[in-house]
Amino acid sequence: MTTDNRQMWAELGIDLKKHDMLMNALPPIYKEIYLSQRNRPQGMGFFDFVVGDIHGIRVRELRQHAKDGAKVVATYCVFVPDEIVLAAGAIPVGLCAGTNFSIQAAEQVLPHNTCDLIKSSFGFKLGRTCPYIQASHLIVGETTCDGKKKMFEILSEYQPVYVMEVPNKKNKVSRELWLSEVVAFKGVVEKLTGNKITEDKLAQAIKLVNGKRRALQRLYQTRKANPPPISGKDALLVTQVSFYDDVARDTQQINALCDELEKRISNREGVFPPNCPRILISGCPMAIPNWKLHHLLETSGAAVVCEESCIGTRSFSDLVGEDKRSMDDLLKAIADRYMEIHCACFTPNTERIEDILRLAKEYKVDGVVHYNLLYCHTYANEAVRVDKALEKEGIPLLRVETDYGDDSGQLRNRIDAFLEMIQG
Ligand code: BJ8
Repeated sequence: MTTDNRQMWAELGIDLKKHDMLMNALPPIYKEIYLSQRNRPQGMGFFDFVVGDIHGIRVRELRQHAKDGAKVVATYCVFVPDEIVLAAGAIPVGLCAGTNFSIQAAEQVLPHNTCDLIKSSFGFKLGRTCPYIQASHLIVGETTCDGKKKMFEILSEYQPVYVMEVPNKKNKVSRELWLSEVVAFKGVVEKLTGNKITEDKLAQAIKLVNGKRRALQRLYQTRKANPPPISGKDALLVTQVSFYDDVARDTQQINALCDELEKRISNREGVFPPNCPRILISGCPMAIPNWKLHHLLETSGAAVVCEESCIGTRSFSDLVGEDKRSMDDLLKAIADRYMEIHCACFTPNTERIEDILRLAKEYKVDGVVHYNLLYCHTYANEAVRVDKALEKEGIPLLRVETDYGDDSGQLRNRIDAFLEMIQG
């Protein structure tokens, strides 16, 4: 913790006392969960470094961009098109929070029976403990779930918020609505930045963000190997960091990591014993530093090989078409790609069930763990259909409903029983 960082946090209006508590709590947790792993790829060094200075270097970069006249746009959901933000010379940064540190503050305002992801991120604003929120000029929300939708109304009393309307269906009318939202968002970002988004800039931004998605696709491809060359925990961290790091640098680092992982695969080198139980996690996103489920599974003898999640395949599986030239076509390509995110906010959402079945086969998993944040009703209800579909295919499922609290003992018992059952 340098004096420079403290000065920067103070300038951002951070509550330094509370923030110190958070910064002191993270290193021992990280050491226990991450640094204790054996045979980690060397390429994880970059991601360790990023987390080690989580509120330092990147925030400093954002501040420098702001001093140079650029805007910082904070987001809560993979529906907000980063391409548009980048094309206007602004910087997108993912805000969701995965710790119960900020929940007490949030519960002074929000109802207790709100999911922890919402409470955690809102609590960071209320408690002034997140420099990313403090450094942002605009927060972009969306109407994906009722909890977030209503939280954004309250959040707008603290900081400028703009909300995109994400439709609930995938029909023609909904697609038109979503396209109009994407077009309107372009106008909002142009107004914020004072920069006109040109066709060239938008095409460049599309290529840039697609590059990161391709790198993440490559990373996930390596996890299909038996034994997997990287732990699920490490892969989770890579996707979590990809939400707030510089896009070009992050892409380069993921690709460097993949070079190493592909060599490991040729040498049949893995981080787990061959043929250990392979698990697909599906469900709610896991914002940094929410590593609980992966840690429990992987310290109980399983390997997490894929996440059907917005902190996994949903964030990178589809690319925006790169062959478009006119502004209308470019915006349409963006809108079309984002409508392929199969969030449980849609009804019906059969495509997500199909994805889970396909991923279970592609990654040769022995079982699926459905991860549900407590009070997230869309995913909890959709789990009923997921359950039926997996049962029909004979794929074992463990449904986990949890929050950011410490229920590790109880979860470990259920996980152990599940792993015993699938190894039968
Ligand atoms: S596209 S999953 S990132 S909305 S867990 S806050 S849904 S009550 S996060 Fe999400 Fe976008 Fe969908 Fe993905 Fe609400 Fe559920 Fe909480 Fe959630």
